Amino acid sequence: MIVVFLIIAIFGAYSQASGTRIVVQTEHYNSITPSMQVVTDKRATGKYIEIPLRLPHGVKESGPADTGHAEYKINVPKAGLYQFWARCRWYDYAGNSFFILVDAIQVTSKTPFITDETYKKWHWVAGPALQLSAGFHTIRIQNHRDGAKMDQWLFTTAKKNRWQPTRSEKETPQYMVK
Ligand SMILES: [Ca+2]
Repeated sequence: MIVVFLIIAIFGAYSQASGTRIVVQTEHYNSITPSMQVVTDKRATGKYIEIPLRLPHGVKESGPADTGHAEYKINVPKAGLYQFWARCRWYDYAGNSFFILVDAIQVTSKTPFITDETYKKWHWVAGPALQLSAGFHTIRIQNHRDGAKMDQWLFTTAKKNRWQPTRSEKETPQYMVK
């Protein structure tokens, strides 16, 4: 009996800590527009998406050369504040970001993007925390800097100081809309 209670207690604590998590493999897009492209790499899970390096790769870029992007349709089970994370590989300090557009196609001065300063290594990067209503949303990952790659992305109701992804995550097809 004690064991049963213990299991319930542990499971309860676990599900509270993990909250709602929506995990998407970037190669499972609903649509993709160049120069965003899909690539196979053994170090990624399955495939990844990238904005290929332009030659010459500028180190003082004025802005993206095109609006290359991939779009994903998801069904959010519960309204809330969702922390965005993405497993990325950046080329350098001028190849280390993507725009994240939610239900929008036009980049503005308020469009969030995801970036950090760890280069040439697959790792999880914290993006914006976004308020999402329950139901359907379109997530667009768009060119911000050439040389940026993304393997997976996720939304979680866990705040970033409470939980951080460390390895590849299991996709959640139940929240994806085909
Ligand atoms: Ca992948």
